This record gives sequence, C-alpha cells and structure tokens, in this order.
Amino acid sequence: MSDPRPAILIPGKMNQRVLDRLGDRFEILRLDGADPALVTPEIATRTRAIATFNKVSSGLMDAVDHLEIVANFGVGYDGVDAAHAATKGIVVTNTPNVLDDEVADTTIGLLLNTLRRFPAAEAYLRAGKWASDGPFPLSPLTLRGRTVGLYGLGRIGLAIARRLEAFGVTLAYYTRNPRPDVPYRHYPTLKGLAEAVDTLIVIVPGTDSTRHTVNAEIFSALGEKGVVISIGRGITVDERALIEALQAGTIAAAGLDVFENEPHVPQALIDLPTVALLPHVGSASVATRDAMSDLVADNLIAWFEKGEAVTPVSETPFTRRGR
Ligand code: NAP
Ligand code: 8YV
Repeated sequence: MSDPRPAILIPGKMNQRVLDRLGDRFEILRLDGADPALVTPEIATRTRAIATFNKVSSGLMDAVDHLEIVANFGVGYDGVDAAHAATKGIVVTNTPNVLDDEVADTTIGLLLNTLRRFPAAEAYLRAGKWASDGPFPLSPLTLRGRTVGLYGLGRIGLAIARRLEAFGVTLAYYTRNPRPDVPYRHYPTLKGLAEAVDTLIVIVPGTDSTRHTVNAEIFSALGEKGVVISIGRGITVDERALIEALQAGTIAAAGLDVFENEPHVPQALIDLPTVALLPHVGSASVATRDAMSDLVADNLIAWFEKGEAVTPVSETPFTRRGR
C-alpha cells in the first residue's frame, strides 16, 4: 500500500464483519449518519474511502477532499450517487453474485406465502384455532397452472427463473435487452408481459427508468387473478396504486419484501389479507450477509493493495493506477 493505513469513513452502521476485516489494515473513522454536515475538517482531509449501507449523496462525496472509493454493502446501489462519483473519478463498488441464491430462495418463499397464505395458516395454528374452529380455510390461489413473468432477468432474476422451472410453471420476461441464453419468451414491453402472464415478479434495480413502472395500467393488464411479487426496490411499484388495485380486486394478491419508504409500511397494506409482507430480508441470512461483508472488504483491500476493485459498478470502471 502506498498509504500505510488509509482512512475509511463509515457513515452510520456497518456489519461487524466488515469492520473486523478492515480494522488491522485501515484507520476507521465513524460518523453518526450520512449527513455531509457531520464531516469535520479532519475527516474531510483524511478519508480515502467510504463503506456504506447504500447511502452516499453527492454532498457527502463533495465534503471529503481525497475520496477514491465508495464500497456499498448490497448489490443495489440506488442510494449511492454513482453518476456523481463517475464525474469525480471515484469508483463505486457493490456486492453482486454472492447473494443471488439467497434472494431467489426468499422470492420463492414469498411467492408461496402469497398464494397459499402459509403465514396466516401458521398464525391460525398458534392461536389454537385448528383445534377450536377446524381446518384452516382452503387457499383461493395456487401456483398450479400459473404463468409467471419476470420483470428483470439479471443475476437474481435468472436464479429465480431456474428455481421456478422446477415448479412446472410457464415463464416469460421483460427486460430492455433480450437474453440470448434463455428459453423463456421475451416481451418488448412491461405491459405486453403483464397481459400475457398472471404472476409478475419484480426484480429490477430502483432507478429513474423503473420508478413507478408497476402501476395501475400494469395491474389492469394482469387482471383479477393477478399476483405481484416485489423483491427488487420499493420505488419500482406505485404503492398507492397497488393498494387501490388490491382493495378493488383489480388483482388478487401481492407479496412484498421492499417498500417505497422503508421501514415504514402503509397501514392499508398491513390491513389487507391478500398481501404477504417481509421486512426487506431477501439476503438476510448470516451466511449471505457474511459473504456480502467479505466482498465489501475485498473491494477496499484490492483497491488499495492491487490498484483495482473486485466489483466496480458499470458507471465507474476506474482503476487506482489510472488516477
Ligand atoms: P442485475 O443483474 O443488474 O439485473 C438487473 C435486471 O433488470 C436486468 O435483467 C436488466 O435488464 C433489468 N432492467 C434494469 N433496468 C430495466 C428497465 N428500465 N426496464 C427493464 N428491465 C430493466 O441485478 P441483480 O443482481 O439481479 O439485482 C437486481 C436488484 O435486486 C438490485 O438492483 C437490488 O435493487 C434488488 N435486490 C433486492 C434484494 C432484497 O433483499 N430484496 C436483495 C438483492 C438485490 P436490461 O438492462 O436488459 O433492461
Ligand atoms: C441489502 C439489498 O444488502 O443487495 C441489495 O441490494 O437490497 C440487500 O441485500 C440490504 O438491504 C442491506 O441492508
């Protein structure tokens, strides 16, 4: 390392394993949050890197004088201003691949919970109602005979699709660019996909181009047997329109792991019996979070020791040697 102990700024919380991996090679600087106003002159001068849970604004980048790298904990980096980083030659890294299987497993669980109402069935048993009231009511919905559309067929979308093949459902997808390596039918528009399927799994990043694209028009296209599973980012689904569609019976059910204003979930969603809810736990096992922690640390170590990051995002394909 040219700089013996470069300083890494952690604005807010960070997984302990990241801190354990970095502690002996780097100086760790802490801030209570990701607010640029909290940056002291000393932190501004010393910081070379930021490790973050998906929250670094252009203002925070600008508040630090010699920032080289922002290492994000998570594959989605919608909370890091990567476009601004690109203009300043700052590399942004994320944690792709190591969480694909975990998030795909979670998606299948959420899909089955939504269709078969397993959380409500367990609550029924725990409340003693099986013995007092008899069998839990039959689920109106089933995965049998469904046609599933994937909105997004990247790393995680493909892992979901591979699992769904084993369930014997028909698969189709919408992305901007068709994949040459899959047997599923590609639709060139989201509306076209929604008209062709009865189950829509949303696994695209949260960007300006996906914001509120799953909206009233898409719910109407899915129809009254329609089911929406949202596991990418909350802003992709128009939550208000989703609540209206569920209340009106425009679609039958929804399963949500991500929300527009986390950790706040609208009471109207909580009140709907046709909704299965999870608190953004797609990747949330100890093993997978450990793998993500290691990739955050590996990116920072590789940047300062070898001159290039392991998994830079596409907007910032920089090397340290090129600085
Ligand atoms: P990825 O490999 O980059 O795949 C993204 C997919 O979305 C691609 O198929 C891409 O295809 C498509 N896409 C992007 N923008 C689009 C648009 N405007 N219209 C249509 N399709 C679009 O990403 P990934 O690793 O699968 O992760 C996907 C997202 O999942 C992450 O960004 C993150 O937000 C979310 N996530 C959530 C959890 C959780 O805990 N719930 C965990 C991990 C990740 P084209 O580029 O061809 O359009
Ligand atoms: C995050 C996620 O890591 O990777 C992503 O994009 O959404 C999750 O796996 C999680 O939100 C970290 O807090």
